[in-house]
Amino acid sequence: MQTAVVTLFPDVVEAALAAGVTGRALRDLKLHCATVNPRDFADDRHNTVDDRPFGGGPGMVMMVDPLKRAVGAAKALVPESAPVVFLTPQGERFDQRIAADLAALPGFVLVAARYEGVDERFVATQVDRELSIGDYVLSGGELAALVVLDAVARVLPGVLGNPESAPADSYMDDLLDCPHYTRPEVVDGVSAPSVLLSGDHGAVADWRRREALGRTWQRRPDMLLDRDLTAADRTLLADYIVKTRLNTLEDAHAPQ
Ligand code: 4F9
Repeated sequence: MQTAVVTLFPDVVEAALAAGVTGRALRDLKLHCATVNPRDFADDRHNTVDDRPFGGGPGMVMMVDPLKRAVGAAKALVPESAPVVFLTPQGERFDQRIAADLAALPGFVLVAARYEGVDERFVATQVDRELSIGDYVLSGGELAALVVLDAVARVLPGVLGNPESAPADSYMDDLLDCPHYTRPEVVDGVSAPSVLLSGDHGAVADWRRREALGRTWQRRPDMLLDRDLTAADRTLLADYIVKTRLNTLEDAHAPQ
């Protein structure tokens, strides 16, 4: 996977990528990420990349030309077909499906902007796709670009024990995670669920699936809409719901 990030803060992007899973993916050559700084493509002696907005108002706008030249340089470092992706709150919401789609490409260019925004003519002519990581405003696109790169790196073949071929998709992919426990068995009087210590692998798998389904139903019911659960999943979720109702009843009748 050949990627490039266009950013005024290449050191920040490189330092963040060097840690953890992305760092290992880079060292193992499963992922490559170049950085290109638009400031290196400015054409005045101050290396100016921004200017005052037409129509007035606060803040500055990134100029087309340095950005356009930086994207041109970035495109030369990635495969021909690599799309240019701009990180912006105005973009399509990034999710695991988009991470998997990007991971299946030979590469892509991410553009992280600073200031109040970029000249719209840059977006119109140079950008293939706009992505948002959520409804909040950041000080720049770098953290959003790093979120995208991290999520993509995690699903690349050969990273985190993913199979070298065939799409990376796991059994629990479209559900919230089940709870996790480790030693000691009892913490402040609270025991880990006994099934996890039973050695019964089938019972453990059922418990995890029931918890994943139940937590998704409780916390993110939207993730279960328009989705056909298997008969086995429906039974597990029904068990979870009954258990939850019984707990609620017990709580309601517990002495104060
Ligand atoms: C980009 C916010 C993507 C959310 C870029 C300021 C951004 C962002 N998702 N905020 N620059």
